Amino acid sequence: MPPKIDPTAINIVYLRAVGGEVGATASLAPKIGPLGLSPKKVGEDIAKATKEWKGLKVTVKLVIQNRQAVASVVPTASALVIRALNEPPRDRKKVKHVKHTGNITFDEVVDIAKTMRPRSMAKTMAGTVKEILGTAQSVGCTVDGSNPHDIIDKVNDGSYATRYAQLVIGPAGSGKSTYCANLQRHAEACRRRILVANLDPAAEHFDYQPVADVRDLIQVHDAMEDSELAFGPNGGLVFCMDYLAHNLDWLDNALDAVAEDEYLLLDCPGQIELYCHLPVMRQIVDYLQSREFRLCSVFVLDSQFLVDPCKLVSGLFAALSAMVNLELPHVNLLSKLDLLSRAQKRQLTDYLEPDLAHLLAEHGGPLSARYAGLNAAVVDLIDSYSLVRFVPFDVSDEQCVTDALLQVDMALQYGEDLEPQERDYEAAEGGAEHERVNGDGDCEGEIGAVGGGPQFNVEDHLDFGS
Ligand SMILES: Nc1nc2c(ncn2[C@@H]2O[C@H](COP(=O)(O)OP(=O)(O)O)[C@@H](O)[C@H]2O)c(=O)[nH]1
Ligand SMILES: [Mg+2]
Repeated sequence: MPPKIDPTAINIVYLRAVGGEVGATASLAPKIGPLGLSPKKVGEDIAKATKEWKGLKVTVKLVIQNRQAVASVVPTASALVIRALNEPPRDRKKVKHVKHTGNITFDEVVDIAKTMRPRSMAKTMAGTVKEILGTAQSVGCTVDGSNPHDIIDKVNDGSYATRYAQLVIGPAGSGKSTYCANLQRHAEACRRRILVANLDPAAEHFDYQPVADVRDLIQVHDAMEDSELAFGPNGGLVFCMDYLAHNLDWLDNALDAVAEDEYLLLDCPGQIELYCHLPVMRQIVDYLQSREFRLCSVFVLDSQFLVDPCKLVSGLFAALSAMVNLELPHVNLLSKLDLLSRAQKRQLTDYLEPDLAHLLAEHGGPLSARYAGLNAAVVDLIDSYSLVRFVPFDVSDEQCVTDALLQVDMALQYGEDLEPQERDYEAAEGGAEHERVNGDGDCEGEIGAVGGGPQFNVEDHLDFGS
């Protein structure tokens, strides 16, 4: 007589089976017999549920209630990798010790990582991708034709990062902190979450709540007031940044609050030497990329630079040296548009996407003819980095802020990998909800300044009055 079964009880049994085959009833019986199930019938159900995994060893979950079993496959990383190899069916009885020497693509690895993400122990998605690469290595296949271990470098250098950050750089006083504060405020109004971290040890005032503040580690006054160091403001700042570069664990801990898929602005110091010839910012960038940040540099330039062609070239050279040194996708942002006079604004349209050769020839002053050859070389160099484009940023114009953010999102390729988020109405009532607004540009994440998309019209933001 079968044992007495409680019809409301739910039992879950996990077992290994070969996909698409009816397993030996002898091995099923001890597991499910006591629950009042027929091993033969369950064996057939398992074969049916696993037919997409024909010939592969898979883990099967049986949910059993009231003598009925529902079988489903629990995907494991190795089974998913082997399935992606698409090997021809083999007769398992004849072919033993199969070697999986095929190849899968990095995109397939990412897809597998997405499937495995809920069960992964890794803190971030990039960690899960690395787990799958490890599985591919032990399975014995290649990824994109290379040893999976080599692909891990690709994950480490940030090309598969899942936290997004703008590195906000530019000369002192150009409006970096103001840009960060305004972007954060704007994002809040659009129910999007943007965090800001202060990386300027000399910052005295900013209007945002930083998620991390380098001044908790070191301040420029520490280096200036220390009787042994006794630095001036510039040397002190370089010393502080160097100190940060030697204490990057601090930065990693401080940025722990920036979770997967989150968006961060890094408000950087203004000293230009940090970007042109000193290695510290590059060290910080490399470290952040290894911590799964995808970065884009936003070079903020005061709009006063753009009303004279010589100043324009000097501003562009500063941006160019930062771009070459940091090797990040790059956006030039033009700040303080609200401070321009009407006449200057009118002039500005020539400068936002300037024809540099023409500008230098027309307005370069008395020396422009004498230095025509040099000017041509300068223009050629700047053109070769497709650097000559500015995104206007006027804090007093919401549409302008929206467009600027869209441009940078495109450079960061923000939003392309994000899963659409369900809106959580209960949390929204409590005011704790942040609905994400996805940018969905298709700009390539290469080095080079960002070109304008069709959605964006510079002149919309220049109010000439009537
Ligand atoms: N009117 C106006 N003032 C600005 C703008 N951006 C920055 N400022 C002012 O310029 C000064 C320097 O700005 P800040 O953001 O601290 O520059 P940072 O050194 O690059 O961080 C501050 O007094 C700001 O109020 C802007 O878009 N419009
Ligand atoms: Mg600042």
